[in-house]
Amino acid sequence: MSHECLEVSVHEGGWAEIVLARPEVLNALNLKLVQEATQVLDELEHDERVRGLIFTGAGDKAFVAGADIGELLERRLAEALEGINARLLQKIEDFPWPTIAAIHGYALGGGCELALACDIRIGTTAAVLGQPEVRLGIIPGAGGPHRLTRTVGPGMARELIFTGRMVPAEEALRIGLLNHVVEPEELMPRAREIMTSIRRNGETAVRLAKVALNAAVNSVDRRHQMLEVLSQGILFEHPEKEERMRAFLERKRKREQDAR
Ligand code: CO8
Repeated sequence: MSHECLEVSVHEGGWAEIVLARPEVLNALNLKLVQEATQVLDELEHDERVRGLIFTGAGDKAFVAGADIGELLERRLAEALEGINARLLQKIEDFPWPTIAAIHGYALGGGCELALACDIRIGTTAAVLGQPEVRLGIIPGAGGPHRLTRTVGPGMARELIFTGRMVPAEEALRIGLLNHVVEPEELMPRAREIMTSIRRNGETAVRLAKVALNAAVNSVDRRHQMLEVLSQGILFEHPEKEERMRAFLERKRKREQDAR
């Protein structure tokens, strides 16, 4: 399947591998990528060959360094209310078969939220996870507060979201944000090994186990989702966001000038 921002392949073991592929911007999630991923998930859900998904990032620096800040700067209340990011992550959570995030390097902001929407997270020793949105004057608005809370507990989720600090692999493992930490060359082999061991089991049993597990963890409530979307919409219009995102983009422009 050919896409602009994704590489999608179906593995002979019976799962699909989705590479988020904008390595020049650390695989930042732009609108195009989100639209392509939404469409791909719709297709894969009906593909008889696919009984699981592995997500990973292209290049050697990042899984996903968040939403594309250049695009976020332009977004206002109306775009927030569309909630397309939240819908994509819900689609990942609701994918009928098990999903694994294979993380090398940065999984920040929307990248961390995407990993949290997967069933299992494996990182390399170079994985760095975090929700730095408040540093940019916004919040994790695609299910992050809910999914992070249920993954690492309320105290740690609050600390990570309020400070925006980045969590190295070993700490992420300790707090349950990652299931395993492996050497970089072991990342995809380990993800495939786990998928293979799942594939040995009763297919319908695994599918129904996921239904039961999703029900047990109280999948993101639509009311929570609307609250996040509304908060994000307010923040998208706020001068603080404008100032902080411009500062990030200015830093980039300045580096380019200095390099000349
Ligand atoms: N958006 C756009 N461009 C980015 C992003 C991003 N999120 N992250 C990195 N880049 C670009 C950089 O601008 C740079 O581009 P260039 O080479 O043209 O200057 C390139 O990627 C490489 O990055 P750096 O040079 O900055 O690499 P460093 O190793 O110095 O730093 C960092 C790596 C620490 C990851 C740094 O790039 C950084 O802080 N990035 C931003 C991280 C961040 O704040 N992410 C959160 C964004 S907000 C968000 O995600 C809202 C969630 C929305 C929901 C989406 C759910 C689907």
